[in-house]
Amino acid sequence: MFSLLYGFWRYLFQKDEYYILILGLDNAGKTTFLEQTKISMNPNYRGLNLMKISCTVGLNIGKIDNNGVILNFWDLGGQSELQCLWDKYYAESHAIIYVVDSSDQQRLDESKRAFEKMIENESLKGTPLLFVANKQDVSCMPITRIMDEFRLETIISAAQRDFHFVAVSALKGDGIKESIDWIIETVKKNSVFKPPINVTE
Ligand SMILES: Nc1nc2c(ncn2[C@@H]2O[C@H](COP(=O)(O)OP(=O)(O)O)[C@@H](O)[C@H]2O)c(=O)[nH]1
Ligand SMILES: [Mg+2]
Repeated sequence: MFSLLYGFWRYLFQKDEYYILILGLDNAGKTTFLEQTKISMNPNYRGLNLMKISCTVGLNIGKIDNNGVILNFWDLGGQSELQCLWDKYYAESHAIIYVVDSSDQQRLDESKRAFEKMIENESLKGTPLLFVANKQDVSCMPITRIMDEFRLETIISAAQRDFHFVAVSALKGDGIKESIDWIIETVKKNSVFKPPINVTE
């Protein structure tokens, strides 16, 4: 009887919590992506003025609750001197969102190097990856060019992980819902290999 009641109580109050890392160079649009996510998932969230987001030094966090699934986002600073902190978070993360500025041809190579270093890290083996080609609202590189430059098909097929590519305008909110729907579906699917943290609220 106790276990039946306990099971019912857990069903009502227990939530599954996942940790999601948002990575990419500084100025790629990571903090704007996170703010836009919070705005679109929390009807009561007032949010920052998207035009006034300043450079992230250290860590910016965000939390959304979607039907009992809690996503905790860690938006890490992307400056080269802060990239060495990224791997401290790899072991805890259930998915990675890598954001690239599709309009910044000059820094594409720099972004590619940061991406390759990240994706080759053993602690991220099998971790789902959402690749966000951001700033689609301005003149930008073709999606095929970005996929080729980052060698996405080769890297992904070799690594056996869930992968999704999404074209986004974090500023306008385009592609945000598709991104978050994919993250929720994928972390749930992968929960057998990487279980969520169970919390009661
Ligand atoms: N046009 C355009 N600008 C964007 C977009 N996302 C971010 N930005 C701008 O890019 C700059 C850097 O954004 P931020 O979110 O701080 O980047 P972060 O350093 O990766 O966190 C800011 O001026 C943003 O307004 C987008 O989708 N389109
Ligand atoms: Mg930032």
